[in-house]
Amino acid sequence: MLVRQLIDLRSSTFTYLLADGASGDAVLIDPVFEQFARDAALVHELGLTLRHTLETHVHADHVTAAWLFREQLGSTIVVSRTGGAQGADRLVGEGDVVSFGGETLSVLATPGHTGGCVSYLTGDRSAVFTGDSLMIRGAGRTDFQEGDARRLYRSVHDKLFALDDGCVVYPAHDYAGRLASSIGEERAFNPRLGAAHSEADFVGFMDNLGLPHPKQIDVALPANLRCGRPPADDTGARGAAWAPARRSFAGVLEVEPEWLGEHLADVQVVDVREPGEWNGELGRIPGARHLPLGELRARLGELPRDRPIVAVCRSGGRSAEASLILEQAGFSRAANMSGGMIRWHGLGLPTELA
Ligand SMILES: N[C@@H](CCC(=O)N[C@@H](CS)C(=O)NCC(=O)O)C(=O)O
Ligand SMILES: [Fe+2]
Repeated sequence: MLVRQLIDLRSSTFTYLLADGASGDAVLIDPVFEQFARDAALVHELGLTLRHTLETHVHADHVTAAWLFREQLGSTIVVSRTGGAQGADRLVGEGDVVSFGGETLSVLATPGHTGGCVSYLTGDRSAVFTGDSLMIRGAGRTDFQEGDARRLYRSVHDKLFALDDGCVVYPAHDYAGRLASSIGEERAFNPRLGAAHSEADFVGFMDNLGLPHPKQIDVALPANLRCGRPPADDTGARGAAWAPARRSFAGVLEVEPEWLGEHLADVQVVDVREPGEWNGELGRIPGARHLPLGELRARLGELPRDRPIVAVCRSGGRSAEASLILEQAGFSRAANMSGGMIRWHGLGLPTELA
């Protein structure tokens, strides 16, 4: 099974992309709304089909991308039966199995951080996605959302610590740069729940954490109770409205040459190749403006702000950099043409020669 761990740096949330190698069927565990474009690009570039998004719980610190993925990629939304979220496609609880291709995840009910927390155990029992029930050398707080330290202690000891020592623990967050652990390691070293700590020790510890509430809680909780559906279907994270542009995993907004060929009158093409190439055998796109990449930052003032800009080079690499420079400089409608002049030529699209 393919496992990719992704992080949202603002909330220190881990998102996991899992895929069945044979069929390409995939799931995302705990996707983050603001990271939709990044995660969708990874699914796309790896040639995967996103079947489901799964939540470990109703998060208090970030908004889920579950609804966005269903809208855009047709995945089903899987959430805990006891979490209270509305608008999911499937509600799961202890013993339920979620399939994608030949792979499965079974659901362990692990409440305590919230009333509806679940963990997902891989079919071969080699890895478990614990959400905030068991964190690396930590455990989710229990001071809101029906949090209950006694329940959490029982969940971890009865369900998670019952797994094999070698089972890899993938949490929903880490605030100290740690990525993964194992059941054996946490049973031995977890300072809140492991070793000889009793339930009473744990309750005493959790009662005195004294953490401030998550910064985004007022936005995150109501949104996550709708599975991440914006209040008025305000879909700002969907991507560019002016073109069928796709943001790559590298973060570059890209349009296809075929689309550009049909919309030359509506955009400003900026060719960022060197003068020798601009005058060379690959020719130029009709109406293109020449501005070599090395001069772009200094000459941004020459570019129009009233039209979208599409950057072009020989193979699409330098122009990707150019489109990022343009976006950073406040050009809200700037993209790269993927494949560059080589692909433009290969498709037989019109060129002018010097
Ligand atoms: N400072 C973070 C909040 C961190 C936080 O409260 N995280 C929760 C998980 S939703 C937790 O259980 N933290 C346990 C801990 O930090 O020990 C924010 O503003 O988002
Ligand atoms: Fe949480």
